Amino acid sequence: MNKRTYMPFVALAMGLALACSPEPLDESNPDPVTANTPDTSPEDTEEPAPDPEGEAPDTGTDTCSPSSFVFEEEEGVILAEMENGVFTDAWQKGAAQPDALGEGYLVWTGNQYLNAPGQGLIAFKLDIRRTGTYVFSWRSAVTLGNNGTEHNDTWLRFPDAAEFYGERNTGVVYPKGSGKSPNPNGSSAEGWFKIYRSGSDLGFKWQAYTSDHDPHLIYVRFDTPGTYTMEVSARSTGHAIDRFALVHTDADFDSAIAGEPTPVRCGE
Ligand SMILES: [Ca+2]
Repeated sequence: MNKRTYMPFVALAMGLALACSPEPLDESNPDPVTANTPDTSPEDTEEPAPDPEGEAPDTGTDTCSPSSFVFEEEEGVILAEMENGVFTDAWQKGAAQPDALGEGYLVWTGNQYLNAPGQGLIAFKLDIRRTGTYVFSWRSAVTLGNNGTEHNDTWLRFPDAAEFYGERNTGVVYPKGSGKSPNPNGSSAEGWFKIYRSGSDLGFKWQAYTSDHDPHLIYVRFDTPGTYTMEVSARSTGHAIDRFALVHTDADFDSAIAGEPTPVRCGE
């Protein structure tokens, strides 16, 4: 390569490096695992990334598999991608719905389990440091049929929380099988709530109720800091879940769900 061709190449390479380097990786990549890894130094541009969208560099947590993910509470909020769970059976990672966030969503494609929770079990580990009561919600959609009140629910349980209940101004309900009463209208069993969205719309929205025709918001209480388990299992075919959130009653719910997913660390 002679000097005439070499110099423009260098200038081009430097231009590319300068054009690429100011873009912070943690804003261009919504993956909560990689977004929370330490910043790569801005000088680290000897090998320009082949993909301008930018896969985050290997920093250790990239090798973490979802079975080791621990979802960390930060300032009273856990906001997580459903597709970061370990999904089995007939759960599928979907991408067809245009307004899903992150890398898609999970949708149940198997049989319905309208009265039998525990099938297609997905367990999320939650690291809770701020004790107290959190409201639970998820962003879900109906992807089968045209009726917003069918294929609109999935089972949820917090087996090791201090309390898991539904509440509205008329009172509180506890899951059947919890040993507490009253219980919700409709199906519930073994500590599980049926969590549904309602309305004639079908697309993704933040809404999570329990108790048929008597919508109660969902709450969970943690009395000591530690790692807790959130369990999700299949109920209705075609119910798609994009994200879930736990927001402390001291935190602002609307701003929490509008934010970026909270950190995920690699556990054992
Ligand atoms: Ca998602």
